[in-house]
Amino acid sequence: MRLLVTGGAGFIGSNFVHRSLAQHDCTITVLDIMGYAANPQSLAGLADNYPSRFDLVVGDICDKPLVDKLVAEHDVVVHFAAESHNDQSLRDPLRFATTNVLGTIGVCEAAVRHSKRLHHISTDEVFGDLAFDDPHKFTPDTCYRPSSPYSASKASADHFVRAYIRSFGLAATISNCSNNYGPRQHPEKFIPRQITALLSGQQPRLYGSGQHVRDWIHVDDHNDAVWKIIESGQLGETYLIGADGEHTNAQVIAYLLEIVGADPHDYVHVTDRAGHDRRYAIDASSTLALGWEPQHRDFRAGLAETVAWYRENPQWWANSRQQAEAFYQQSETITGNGGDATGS
Ligand code: NAD
Ligand code: TDX
Repeated sequence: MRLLVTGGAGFIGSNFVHRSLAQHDCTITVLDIMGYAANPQSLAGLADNYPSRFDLVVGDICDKPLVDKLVAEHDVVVHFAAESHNDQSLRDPLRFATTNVLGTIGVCEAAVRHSKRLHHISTDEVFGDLAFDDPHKFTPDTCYRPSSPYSASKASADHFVRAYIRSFGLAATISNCSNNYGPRQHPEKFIPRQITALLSGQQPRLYGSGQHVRDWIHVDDHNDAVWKIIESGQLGETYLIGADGEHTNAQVIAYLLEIVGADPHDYVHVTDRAGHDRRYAIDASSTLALGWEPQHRDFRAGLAETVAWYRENPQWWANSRQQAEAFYQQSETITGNGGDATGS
């Protein structure tokens, strides 16, 4: 199988590329713009280790002739490429509309033109948030209610993929996954930001009260589910991927402080994110029904492995941590009381 992996130099995409080359009978071409979120070190060595099976094309998913040519040369497109950070989307919403919406439309057009299979990677954030005490989880039938420019752009991209399925016969599946953690995640994101702070002798930073809940899944479990959908998913269907991993952000920081052997109170509350989603929770029945199961069931053990990876790879994150902290410094202040931007 010849795979075109968009966004394959980012967090989830690069983990997908490593795992796929090691475990599946496939060749992979990565199409990535190699912007701030990509790390060339994430793909280092692959061209030597897999000389006839791996290739990197540096380019933009919005470059229609390039996308058209690459899609024509492959069997399946796995579409990870996106602007992916909520805090960045609050500063520059249009960048998110351009890449996530227009870029996805271009990928869909090429896949229709060349009758190629597409798997579109999306997020649980398209459903908006849940109240802390809501007994329900997100299902494929949950209404879309995105809160941020990022989640609005991903929701729009999902709608376009479905529109191309229905109107133009696009052979596609969609997956909406919960929050991923694991190696090679950019230090702008919550877990690597706190890990790299601790490894740099600095304090973790909790938005607002820290009572917001995220539903964590190990990146390898996400990528195994993507393979299961590519191999056994039904065309036109949407699959929800999650591992029953709900934890408050304050709990996650407590686990990390414990893992590195630091004082459990050694963190600070900072300005809350505008429009901050309170809680996400995924009902993964649609993907479990395909025979997939998450393997990383012990979140604290997975966090400890992730801390070990960042400890062993400081050269991977040193520059991007600096850039991420410069971005946060423009607006973030320490707030003693932990006030929230959105109520419960
Ligand atoms: P990431 O930011 O680490 O990686 C995104 C990659 O896309 C980067 O390498 C970037 O350079 C590339 N890219 C951005 N714009 C591009 C363009 N115009 N052309 C080509 N490449 C471009 O993000 P991630 O966390 O790996 O997320 C990957 C996908 O998974 C995204 O679609 C995201 O919405 C989705 N997702 C992420 C999570 C999560 O927890 N991180 C959860 C669910 C879904
Ligand atoms: O320093 C921080 N302190 C903090 O408390 C940062 C960076 C974040 N947070 C909070 C905000 C969220 O409640 O941690 C939680 C997780 O934040 P992010 O890592 O920014 O993730 P989130 O906004 O939940 O979105 C992520 O999951 C869904 C990914 O970034 C998206 O790409 C994916 O779609």
